[in-house]
Amino acid sequence: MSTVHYAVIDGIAVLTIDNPPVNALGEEVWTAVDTAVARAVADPAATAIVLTGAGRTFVAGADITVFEQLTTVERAMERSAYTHAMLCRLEDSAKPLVAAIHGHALGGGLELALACHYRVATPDARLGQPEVSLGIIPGAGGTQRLPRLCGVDVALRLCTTGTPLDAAAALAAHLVDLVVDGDLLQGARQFAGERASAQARRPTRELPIPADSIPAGLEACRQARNAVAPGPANRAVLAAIESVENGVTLPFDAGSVRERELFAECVVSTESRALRHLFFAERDAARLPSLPDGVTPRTVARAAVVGAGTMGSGIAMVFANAGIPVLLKDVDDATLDRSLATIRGTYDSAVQKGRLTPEGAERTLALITPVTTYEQFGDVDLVVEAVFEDLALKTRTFAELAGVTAADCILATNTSVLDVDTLAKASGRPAQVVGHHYFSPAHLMSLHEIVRGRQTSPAVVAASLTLARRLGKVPVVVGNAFGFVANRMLAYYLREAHLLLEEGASVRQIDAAMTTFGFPVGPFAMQDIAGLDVGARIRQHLRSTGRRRSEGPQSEIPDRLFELGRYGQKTGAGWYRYEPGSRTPLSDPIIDDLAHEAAKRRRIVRRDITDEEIVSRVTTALANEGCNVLGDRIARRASDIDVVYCHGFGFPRHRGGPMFHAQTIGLPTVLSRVQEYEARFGDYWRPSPLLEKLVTEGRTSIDG
Ligand code: 3H9
Repeated sequence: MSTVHYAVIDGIAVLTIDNPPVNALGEEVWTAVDTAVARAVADPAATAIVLTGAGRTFVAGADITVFEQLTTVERAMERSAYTHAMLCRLEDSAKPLVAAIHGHALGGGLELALACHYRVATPDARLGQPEVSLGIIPGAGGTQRLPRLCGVDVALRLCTTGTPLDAAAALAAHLVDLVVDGDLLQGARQFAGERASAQARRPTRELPIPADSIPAGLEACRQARNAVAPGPANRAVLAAIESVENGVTLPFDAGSVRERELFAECVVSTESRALRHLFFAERDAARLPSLPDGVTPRTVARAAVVGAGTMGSGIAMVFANAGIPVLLKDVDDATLDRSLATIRGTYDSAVQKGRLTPEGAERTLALITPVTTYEQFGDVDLVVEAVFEDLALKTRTFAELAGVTAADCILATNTSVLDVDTLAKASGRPAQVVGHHYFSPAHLMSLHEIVRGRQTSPAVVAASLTLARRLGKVPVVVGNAFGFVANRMLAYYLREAHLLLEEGASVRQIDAAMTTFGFPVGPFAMQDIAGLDVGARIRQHLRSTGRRRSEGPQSEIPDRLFELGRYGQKTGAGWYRYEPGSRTPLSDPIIDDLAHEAAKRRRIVRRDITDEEIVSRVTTALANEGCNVLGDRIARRASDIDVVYCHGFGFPRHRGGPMFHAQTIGLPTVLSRVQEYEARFGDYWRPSPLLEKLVTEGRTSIDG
């Protein structure tokens, strides 16, 4: 069966692209559209043509999976030359051709709509060129047709930010011609019929760019280019700017040839492969487990949070921001008042920055109900426990929760260190208990670890995943082991950063090496932001239970800083020092003194360390420990670890995450680095058995 359905209704040919779930354009779909338009043009029963999408969306873009086949620039050029010619054929249609857009018109989907003569859309439609988020540029005429239709500014914004426009903004930008409030297809048919009666056709590529807008357009391109740092991370953005600029300075055909070249260079790049890997990794991580027939995951209509400290308050905001009413419980009014004042302050600042209207802030705030008792807990679908990180307190809380909530209420713990199974046991209904590990600040951080206890039911995992997506989080299901995935990996990352400092690198050098690699902040600046007291308290807890955060020597410096009251930005000093009211990190000689003392105690002769060694030590530690995490079955896939580290700690997305990055370097190279470090530094650098096995088997990919 064709992926494009053909019907003639009231003299208008209606072509419906039907390729679930999002009508992505694979080769077969492009061809089917081409064939259907040719048929409509030749059909005497049709005076005009409407192109639409079946299901929940118009077209979400070219089929991203197909890009894996575009392994050479020549192949990619060939593929996009076919698309280019096909879209020009569509645009040459002798009958008015109207795109009827609902849901999304993204990437190749928008480019398809741009090749139509007109566009009509539902009020909730979204139109955009998100290619840069996949490390590519529009490769089917987007950078050439958009400036002709909407001007250079809008074209630049769409192609360089990837952020879509809603229908109202698209109308204002002349990207759509009509927003249809009622029945989209009826509105589109009427619009197309009127164009046919007026014998109107408006091929986008024939539109002139107004001569007087060209100097300003070129200036906008120049400014956009100056604002972007050159380098592989920004390859696609720079290519998009060049291509939009060509849309202004070159004839359509010449600009299109260069667009195809730039698209091809981007699509074969490692950066684009990495970003495409993450696109699918994020969706794989959020995939629901299969459930027995008749079991549906619980929908969370009302929630409660126990503990109104920093985490609890942040989590309550996450629910309220998603429109879910939430009870926020703590022991006394004073604590709740403090929490609500902080929450209000956050919303006030969002209003001041124009991110929220005053009414929106009040509405959201009203969804949070402070309580000091469990009285209303019988009505909630989910409780998130966020009390102080103390096993006895949490155990008691879970026992209490079992007595005050409905039997099928989901009981989640936000612990980052404690054993979820112990809490599950305390509740007396372990199938309902799950870890919901948010990251601080909860309302800003996207990562959400969902911790599967030994007895957590698949339905509770599924409900947690569905909820997390509704809350705008990126969920990853992880096993119940110390540190889960994120904090376990972090421990190895920080271990190496701290040891490199003792061995001779400076805090500033290590941070700079990691930001040059692509992290938004280096490991030391990150700790100053998060607060050094958090890690110190976890270490204290571990010492009391005879455990440690990672294999290998643990630097003493973080504990020394804690003892000195240097908790980071909040105390004006941590790994760096800060002037009052400033967040600019300033080097502090005290750190060098501490590093010298630590080196002396460990009998290390400090030395010059290269930036390459810093990056290699840190990323190799992550990759090796990532393999251990997989071997221990704490993560289900290497790609889950990539999602965790990119969203939790800012691993550069254009490198795809620590495990994808290891594959890019080559697993044998990673193994030989581990072996070299083992020989140099000691057996805590033992190669992961999984890494050794993968290399022995000659595997190039960890997930297979
Ligand atoms: C492009 O167009 C290049 C052009 O210039 C042409 C060059 C020649 N391809 O996200 P969801 C799958 S580049 C293949 O969970 P939502 C997705 O993997 C493309 N598959 O739903 C998932 O599969 P599964 C530019 C795709 O409602 C399922 O659809 N376009 C594609 O939360 C549902 O997706 C983009 O970058 C695709 N293009 O969000 C847009 N899109 O069920 C990418 C989705 O097996 N897509 N899938 O896990 C999106 O941003 C979101 O999917 C969308 C819906 C907002 C549309």
